[in-house]
This record gives sequence, structure tokens and C-alpha cells, in this order.
Amino acid sequence: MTTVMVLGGDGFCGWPTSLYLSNLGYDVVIVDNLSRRKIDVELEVQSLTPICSLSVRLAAWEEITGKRIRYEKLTLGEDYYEFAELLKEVEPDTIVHFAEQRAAPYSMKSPREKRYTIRNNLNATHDVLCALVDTGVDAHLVHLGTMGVYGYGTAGMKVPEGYLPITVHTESGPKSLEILYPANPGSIYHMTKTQDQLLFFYYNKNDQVRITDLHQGIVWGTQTAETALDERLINRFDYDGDYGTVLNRFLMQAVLGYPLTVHGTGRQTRAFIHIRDTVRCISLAIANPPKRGDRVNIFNQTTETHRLIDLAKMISEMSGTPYQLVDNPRNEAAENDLRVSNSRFLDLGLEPTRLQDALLVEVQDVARKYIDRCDPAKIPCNSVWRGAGTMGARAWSGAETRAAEAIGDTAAPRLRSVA
Ligand code: USQ
Repeated sequence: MTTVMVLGGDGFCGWPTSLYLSNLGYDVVIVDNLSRRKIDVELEVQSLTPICSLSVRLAAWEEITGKRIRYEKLTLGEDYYEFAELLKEVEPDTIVHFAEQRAAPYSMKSPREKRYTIRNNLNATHDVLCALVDTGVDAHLVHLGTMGVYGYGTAGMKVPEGYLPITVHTESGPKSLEILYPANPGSIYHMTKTQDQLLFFYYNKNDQVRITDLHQGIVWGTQTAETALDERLINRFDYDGDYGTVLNRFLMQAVLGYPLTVHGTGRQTRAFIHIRDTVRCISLAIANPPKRGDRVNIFNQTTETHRLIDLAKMISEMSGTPYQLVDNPRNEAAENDLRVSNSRFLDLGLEPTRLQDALLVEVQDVARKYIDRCDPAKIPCNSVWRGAGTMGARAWSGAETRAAEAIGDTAAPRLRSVA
């Protein structure tokens, strides 16, 4: 049986992917440290949908399908030797890597979250690559990246799938090359994904690690065929100002009658994909691995682009809930055009879930059903990209000082005296 290790298999994309792959007949091993659940506790918020503990989820899956998914609790980027041992024991054919802090607003909250996001994401990615080389396990690494590595504007052409063809002028005449599309991150979180690209480039060049990097758009929707089988398998739905992504937030706000929170002008254009298509894309990437020696394989994992204001108007008309233009907490272009090449997945057979077809289902089956679990106080996005320095915004706490000292951060006492 083909074995797939899913790093971050308890999260919003990781959980439905694990079930989808298990259902397809893959032997799935989840590695997760449950950090996403801990962040819920820290932010005093919960998924709109009532998600069960991972052990209940896994027992329910086995009870319903007869398929067993193994789970190992490890922190990628910290528990290096345990992870390398596990890799040697399991010898997966594929590793799917979701084990990163994925919210841009959370990554911009304060130095604490910025530093956590950098530490967690970069060390996790590097440890996986390093362990693959260290153990000699020849697994294909499939990584969930983001459309945000490109920024969201172009010189007018479609954003290519990872590589930009360019012409340089040499002494012997023009020469054609393909280079990684220039990185243009808009948050600390997005920056970690651009750094991941360089780690992939290096390990692919130096050690011939086989890698696929998926540049995914904003995911919307909640359920896949597998997570909908039983309420104990339900996927998470984030609506809060840090983790809720824009379309799911609008859908939930529409049901609540809370004016839809459009940031700035709303003329920002973004790329979208339904969670059902995410899991299909991952399985297509697994089934089509690069050969040893091939360069990093890059797909744009997205199916539609929309202006936020158009989405807000569409949902507003559908629901009768008005939209509001709120001050944009982010530092992003007030408007942009975005056209994206995504033919690689379409050529492999992806049939996209269209927004028009699935929006109402999402409202009926998820948002309306669980709206009583929503805490409206958690809706506003309080994470600001610019403005008062953190030291001006809040005092350097004793707990942070102790945490900083524990990791040998010598700047901490100086900062404390400024406060
Ligand atoms: N926005 C609003 N109103 C809201 C929330 C967001 O107008 O209530 C706006 C934002 O200002 C931004 C856009 O909607 O212009 C997208 O924000 P988002 O929170 O939906 O998405 P983002 O922060 O870009 O991050 C999400 C995922 C991330 C993934 C990324 C794909 O959290 O993991 O990598 O989407 S992409 O955006 O294509 O880079």
C-alpha cells in the first residue's frame, strides 16, 4: 500500500486531505502537535463548527469506513530526531506538508506572533528537508504554499505557475531563462512561504529532493464528501478576525445579519478555491510526482479570481445583509487586477467547484446550522499591519520577558526598560 505522511493533518486543510487520501486507499500517517487547537484557546475563540478531538475523529473514521489512520504527536521544527526516526520507520512514499502557522493577521499581531510564525514555519520546513536527506528516505514532498508568494499584481500578464520566462541580454546576444517568479510577500506569514521556496530550491538542487510546491488561493467552504459522513468528522470553520478567511467570514456574517466587513475599497482581487478542490489537487499532485533530478514542480492551486466588493455584493443580495467598507487593517494595495494561470491542474483532470454552485449549500449546511456558536465580539480584525509600534501599543509583559530570557533573547531587558 502507498504510504502518505500528512504533516499538520489535524488542521483545516490537513484533516479533509487525510480522510480523502485514506478513502482513496492510501495508508495515512498524521503528524501534528495540535498547535492550531492551542491557538484557539489562546485567542478565546472556537471553530463555528463543533470539531471533535483528534482521537474521536480517528476512531469515528475507523468505525465508519474500517480504515485506520495512525497519529504521531510531534512538533516539526523542534522534535527533529523523533521525526527522523519516524521517517525511517514509516518510509512514506509521499509527505504532504501543511504544518505551518497559516494566518496572515495572526502573524502580524505583535512581535510574539511574528517570531513564532517565522520560527515555526521555517524550522518545520527545513527539518523535513534535512531529515529526508539525513535518512535517505526518497519521499516526494508536497508542500502547501500560497498565491501570496507572488504578491497580487502583475505587469498585465497572467501569474505563471512558479517560473517566469525572461530574456537576458548577453555579449553573445539575447538568452532565454526561466527564473522563480519574484517573491513579493504581504505579511510575515506570506514571507515564510517565500522563504520556503528558497529552501526547496536549494535542497532540490543540492540533494535532488523531489518536491511539489502548491501555490494555493484563499480556501472557502468547509466540508468534503468524507468530513460530511458523520458529525464527528466535521471540518473546522474559522470566522474570527485572525483566522477567518474572507469568503467564509462573509457567509457567516450574512447569516448573522452582521454587515459584511469589506476591508478598504474592496477593489482587491484575490484567487479562490473550494476545500473540496484542495483535497483533489493534493491527490493529483501525489499521483504525478516529479522524477529525481527534476526541478521543483510548482502548481497554482486556485480556480477563480474575484474582487472582494463583488463577492460582498453577491452575498449581500443573496442574504439581505448589507456590506460595510471598514478601515483596512492591512498594508495592501487598495485595488489590483489578478489573472492567474492554473492550467496544470485542469490538464490533470480537476473539475472546479464553482462559487455560484456551492455558496448556498455552504450557507444552509454550515453557517446557518451552527450560527449560535458564533461570538460576534470575535469578528472584527484587530491585527494591524502598520501604525503604533508594539511597544507603544502595549506594555512588555513579565511573561514575555521571561519567555525571551528563556530563549536567550538578550534584547529583552533593553526593551523592558524602554517600556
Ligand atoms: N478581507 C476583507 N474582509 C475580511 C477579511 C479579509 O476584506 O473580513 C480582505 C483582506 O484585506 C484581503 C483579502 O480579504 O485583501 C483576503 O484576506 P483573507 O484573510 O481571506 O486571506 P489571506 O490573509 O490572504 O490568507 C489566506 C489564508 C492563507 C493563504 C492565503 C492565500 O489564511 O493561509 O495562504 O489566504 S492568498 O490570499 O492567495 O495568498
